[in-house]
Amino acid sequence: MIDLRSDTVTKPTAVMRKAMAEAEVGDDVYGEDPTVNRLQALTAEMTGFEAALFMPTGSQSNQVALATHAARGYEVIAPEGAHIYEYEIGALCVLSGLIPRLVKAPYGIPEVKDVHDAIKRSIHQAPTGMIVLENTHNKAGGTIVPMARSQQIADLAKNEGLPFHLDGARGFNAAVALGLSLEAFCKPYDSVSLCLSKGLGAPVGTMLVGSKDFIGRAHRYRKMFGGGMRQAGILAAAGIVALETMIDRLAEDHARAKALATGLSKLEGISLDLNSVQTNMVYFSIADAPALAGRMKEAGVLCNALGPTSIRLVTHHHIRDEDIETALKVIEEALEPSLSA
Ligand code: TLP
Repeated sequence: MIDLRSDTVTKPTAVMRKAMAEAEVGDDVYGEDPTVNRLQALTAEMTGFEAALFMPTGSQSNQVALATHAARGYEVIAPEGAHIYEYEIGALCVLSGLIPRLVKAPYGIPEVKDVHDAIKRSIHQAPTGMIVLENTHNKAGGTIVPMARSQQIADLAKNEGLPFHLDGARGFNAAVALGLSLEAFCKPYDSVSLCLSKGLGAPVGTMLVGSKDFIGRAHRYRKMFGGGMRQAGILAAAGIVALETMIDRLAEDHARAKALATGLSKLEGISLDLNSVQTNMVYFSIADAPALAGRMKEAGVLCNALGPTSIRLVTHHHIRDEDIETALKVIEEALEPSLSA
């Protein structure tokens, strides 16, 4: 099977498995797991933040960040299509009493004016509690928010006294594509969530980074949301290998996504915006997405049909050049029945 559903399907590398087997562990709820502590220190150092917290998932990391930054009854400004709204099953409302306020964001990039105009202070309205960006932006196609725009929104947030959080589930992809160090990439934000379990291939884990004070408060919410883990060093060991060895190679995934998109754009019946293919994702539209996904699966290629007409393909470290060629052939053949239907 060529599995292009997500980069979350990646399995730990041999080096990760060895590090996991040999990891020194302790009870992390007591702060006594040396491997978790090492991963947190390494992440803080690489991102330029004072502190980091090892979280089980990207969703929990985002939700803990929201709960820590904003009080109940406040609004969270986020780009349309944001994962915190679309794919975290309403957790911001249910767990933290927050209200999403989505702003227009072509390619995941909001206009500064739209963010500014969405900020509320009136006595009659739920006030704004924080601003969130997503980079890369999943639903927009794995697109990149340029640093200049992130910084402009950061300046606005600072002027308005609002915390600024980044859902950087695929921040490593964005930083590599932008040619930036992780520290430079994370600089505009008060907190950043970075997933180890996607393109970097760790089996589990997301890092939440911020000031010492923020991470201290986030620690309480992680426990409240059920994320206090015990001998988590077994998992953190893979995370350390991910940070040390798996970031630079993401450029290969981006090149393969580009090749896949270029090939697909030549096929009749497919509508694809090549401008949206900036990292490791390819979205395209087709008359009947579930039917095409079904035929692709029969021929050995897995994808995600994300709606009646939308398909997402994601490259990652198990996908080789020859898999891209095979996938293109399979899709071309699988398309024909839908064209003649
Ligand atoms: N996204 C998953 C699915 O939930 C859609 C995927 O396959 O892309 N932020 C962003 C931008 C994400 O894309 C994801 C995962 C998360 C957060 C949540 O991460 P997890 O799955 O670890 O909770």
